[in-house]
Amino acid sequence: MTDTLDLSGAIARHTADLLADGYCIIPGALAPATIGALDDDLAGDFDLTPFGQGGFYGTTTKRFGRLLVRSSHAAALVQHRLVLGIAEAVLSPWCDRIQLNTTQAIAVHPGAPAQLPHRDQDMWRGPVGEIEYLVNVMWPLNDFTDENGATRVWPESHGANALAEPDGAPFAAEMAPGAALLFLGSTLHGAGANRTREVRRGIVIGYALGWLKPYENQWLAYPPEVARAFPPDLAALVGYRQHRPNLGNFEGQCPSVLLGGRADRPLGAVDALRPDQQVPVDAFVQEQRDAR
Ligand SMILES: O=C(O)CCC(=O)C(=O)O
Ligand SMILES: [Fe+2]
Repeated sequence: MTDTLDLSGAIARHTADLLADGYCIIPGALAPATIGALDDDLAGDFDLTPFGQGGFYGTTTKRFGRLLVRSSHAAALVQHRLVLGIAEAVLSPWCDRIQLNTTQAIAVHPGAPAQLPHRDQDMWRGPVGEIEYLVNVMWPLNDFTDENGATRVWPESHGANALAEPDGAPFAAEMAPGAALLFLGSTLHGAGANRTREVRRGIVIGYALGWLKPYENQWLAYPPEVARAFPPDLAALVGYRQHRPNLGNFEGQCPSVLLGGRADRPLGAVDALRPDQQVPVDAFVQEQRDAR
């Protein structure tokens, strides 16, 4: 059913909201049962993972990545068609293809203070206010409330406003499992304080411009032995795809050669250029042929 639905209207609507406000919330983006099954799969990992260290991650929160190997339900979030469509709409002005930047589970424990308000794009030291680098999606695993540390978001703190101090107040993104909070890499946000006795559990999934160094090392998180079992579009999203021109290549070819058993012999480099590069390259090659 979902596959036949035309999502273009919904993608355009949510993208407009995201670009206008710096965030948008999609209630009921997935069935709560899917999120419940994912939460169950991750329960053991939450138990075993030590608390973080350092003032940014926080010593009263737990975090771990590599969600695609921890639960078969994680792919439903990573490859959510509406979310992917929105991320592509926001980021495609600056790249050929988007890539998975991270999947991270975050548990904010009772007594946790608020996280430093920050912009996730500051992990890359590029121009501010000219480019969007990242779209992040926060999926609650249990109810997010103001009291238990729901992500705080500063509306309209994004884009060129990232150059100035925010003038407005944040709101707590209260949501039920199944909802998704999308925010831009330029939007000021942070986990709230947990003033309850329950653990706030959530998942952040980020999509970045395809030519950036991803926050989570995707090729180590999902080495070829693992990525070989992924559907091709998921393998491409985690990095087994060149970004034109020739970026992320393996032996001069698309790294997907590592998944198809074709990398066991010398390969030879093959151009993968953008059209604006291909045209002058072809013309120059032709010019030299003609001159001979
Ligand atoms: O846990 C949250 O609500 C937000 C976490 C966050 O923004 C981060 O770690 O970058
Ligand atoms: Fe963040």
